[in-house]
Order: sequence, then C-alpha cells, then structure tokens
Amino acid sequence: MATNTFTRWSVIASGEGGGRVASQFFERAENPGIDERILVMNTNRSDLRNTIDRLEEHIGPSDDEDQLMGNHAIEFGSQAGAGNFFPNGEACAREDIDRIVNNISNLAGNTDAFMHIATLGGGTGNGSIPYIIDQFKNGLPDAVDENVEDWMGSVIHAAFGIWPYYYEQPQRHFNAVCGLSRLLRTGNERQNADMVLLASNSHLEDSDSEGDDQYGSINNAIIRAIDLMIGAGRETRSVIDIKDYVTIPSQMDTYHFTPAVSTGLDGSVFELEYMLEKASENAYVPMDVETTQAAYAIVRAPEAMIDNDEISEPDVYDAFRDWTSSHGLNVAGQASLTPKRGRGSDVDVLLLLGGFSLDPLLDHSWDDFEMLGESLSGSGSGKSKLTRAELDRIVSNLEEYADHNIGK
Ligand SMILES: Nc1nc2c(ncn2[C@@H]2O[C@H](COP(=O)(O)OP(=O)(O)OP(=O)(O)O)[C@@H](O)[C@H]2O)c(=O)[nH]1
Ligand SMILES: [Mg+2]
Repeated sequence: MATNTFTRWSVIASGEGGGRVASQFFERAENPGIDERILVMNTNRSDLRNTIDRLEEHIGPSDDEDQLMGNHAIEFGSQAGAGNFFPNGEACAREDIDRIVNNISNLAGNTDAFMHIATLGGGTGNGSIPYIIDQFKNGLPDAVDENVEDWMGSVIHAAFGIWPYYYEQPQRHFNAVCGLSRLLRTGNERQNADMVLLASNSHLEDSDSEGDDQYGSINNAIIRAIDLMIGAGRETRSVIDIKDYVTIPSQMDTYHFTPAVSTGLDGSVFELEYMLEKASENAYVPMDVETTQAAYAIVRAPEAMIDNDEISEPDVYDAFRDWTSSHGLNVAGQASLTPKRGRGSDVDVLLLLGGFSLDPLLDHSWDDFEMLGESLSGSGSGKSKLTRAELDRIVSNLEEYADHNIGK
C-alpha cells in the first residue's frame, strides 16, 4: 500500500440521534475521507426509516431494501428498542455482536479510523457504542478471523458523544454520565475509545431553530467539526493526523476533547490569532479554556491564499503559540494548515481542546445522576440488569479519570 494514502475513515452511528447526524453524510455528493463507509445501527427498523429514506434519496429507490439495509444499516437485538435504559442498548448489541462486527468489517475492513457517533442521553446508541468499541479493542468474538483481528488491532476509535439538553428528564442525564464514563474506560478500568469528542445540545443550541428542525443547526455544527477534523488528515501539507491527535493525550490520560470552531472569517481582514480566539469562544461544551491540557489547531484556508503566501504554515504555528500563551496554556499540541478549494478569503478554524475540566458539563447532570443511581441500580432484568457493582465501577472510573483532569 502506498505510504501517502490519506486516512480512510468510517462512520459508525448507533441510535436515533447518532443516526440522524451520520445519515446527513448520505445527502452529500462527496464525503472526502469517508466515501461510502457509513453504517447506521438501531434496535428497531422504524427508527432506521429516516436513514433508509436518505439513502434512497441519495442512491435512488431500491427494490431490495434488505440489501440497502445490509450495506449501510443494521437492525440489532431482539427487543425492538432500548426503552431509554442504556443497559438494554448494550444487551442488544451483545446479542448480535458477531453480526455487527462482520458488517463493520465488510463495510470498513482496512479502514484507518472510526468515528463513532451516539447521543449520550438515549439508551440505544449510548448503550451499544461504548460496548462495541471495547469489543473491537479488547475482546473480539472467537468467530472473527485472524486477518480481521490484525486489522482491528491498529485501527483508531474516535467517539463523538452528544450531551442531552440540560432541561431533559433525569434519566437522560443518568445515561449521559454513564455513557461518558463507558466511552472513557472499560469495565476493566482500561482506556476505551482512543479519543472522546463531546458536544452539548444546550450549549450549541441556536435560539432561531425550532419545530422540525430542532436539531438542524446543532447537527450541522457537529458535521462541520467532523469535516474539519477529517480534512486535516487528507490535505494538510505537514503531516498531522488522527494518530497525532490520539497518541500524546492517551499517554497523558487526557483524551476527552471538544471541538471549538469558527468559520467564514475573512482571512484578509482578521489576524489568525483573533480567529483562534473566536474559535475558542465557540467550544461545543461549557468549559474553561484555561483548564485545557492538549490542543490542536486546524486552519483551513482557500488554496489560492496559501499559494499566494497570504497564509502559511509558520503563520499558523505562530498564531497558535500566541493564542496558547495568551491563555497561559502550556499544552501538548500542534497546528496545521489545510487547503480548501475555491477562491475568496474565508478561513475556517477548528481547535480541538482536550483534557479540560469536565466539571462545568457534569454540573448540569450530576444531581440527576446521583438521584437516579439509587433507584436504577439493581433494576432491569436478565442480561439488561444494571448491578450496583457495575454502577459503582462506572462512577469510580469517571471520578478517577476526572480527578486528574481538573486543569490547573
Ligand atoms: N444533537 C442531536 N441530539 C439528538 C438528536 N436526536 C436526539 N437527540 C438527543 O438524544 C437524546 C435521545 O437519544 P436518542 O438518540 O433518541 O436515543 P437512542 O440512542 O435511539 O436510544 P433510545 O433511548 O433507546 O431510543 C436526547 O438527549 C435528545 O435531545 C439529534 O438529531 N441531534
Ligand atoms: Mg431510539
């Protein structure tokens, strides 16, 4: 294989909200870096309807819905829903893990990186995605053949978790806290996802959006961040890519991130440092920038600006250094410049801010989480039971992780 091959991503979404975000990729003519490697999973077929409709719009109506489903959508579990209780979502995935793994391998065999997407307030996506990542990384079903196992050993798993609106019912917040913990740490207290990206619905909410398009602007913001992140691994001139983003933060045990984005500022008018500052004011979760422990800056500018030397990679490094020092940050980090097609002078900035204190986010959910923990541990039945011991481990995993991620 050529060594200059760009990173090949696959998008795996589970649950309704995650599926809605991922299925937007089907609407586009092109998905550089992802192509057709998109899989949407749910525990019942009617919730996959939206995905199938988008697929049909994209590639034309299909007589063979089963085949369409087979390639890009999976229904899993025998419960037809997870009842907003994450252990059910996990149990459904466990029932069908062989089929899920095979489907993912067929779709995405020899991919370099996964972007898993789930809402954290629900039961299906939030229950299944952390479990699936853990299976891929730490324990595959015996049925999987060796080649697949080799490939899976080196693949990177990034996970995008979407936090519920603050006003949502306590069980959503209970799920969210558990989901964050399970994305970060396995039941054996090991690192689970290689990188956990977070976005908060209430924090991203655009007061203009209402009605049907309740999630529209939020999902667009999420897609924008994913595009910028994936774009960096495709076209950047210096080599900075997902492997660079995950290695050091994992060593430091600070691998949760949030995107912070500014788009469309005129690069012939504004200084780069100002654009970085604007981006950092638009983090996707509530956070204190001063507590950041790792940061990556990805600046995307029109090719013509780069060719004319109106913006260069050293300019980006300098601006990044100035921005970090203006916040008193001495962080692990890197900056890169990536070209986009077209003329004009609109410049986009993605800052991936990592290792920040999780308190401002968790403060919105912790009381609900504690209140429900008492009643929900021991609940459920059979394979979907949440035992007290499991819940205690979920709590201690998160506390242990968050304790050394409280900033300075
Ligand atoms: N940003 C965003 N959030 C969503 C979207 N759809 C649902 N949510 C949020 O996700 C949570 C509900 O999760 P769902 O995705 O519906 O749940 P699920 O994974 O299908 O699991 P179940 O609870 O079993 O249905 C709530 O907190 C919603 O606010 C979406 O399209 N975008
Ligand atoms: Mg659902």
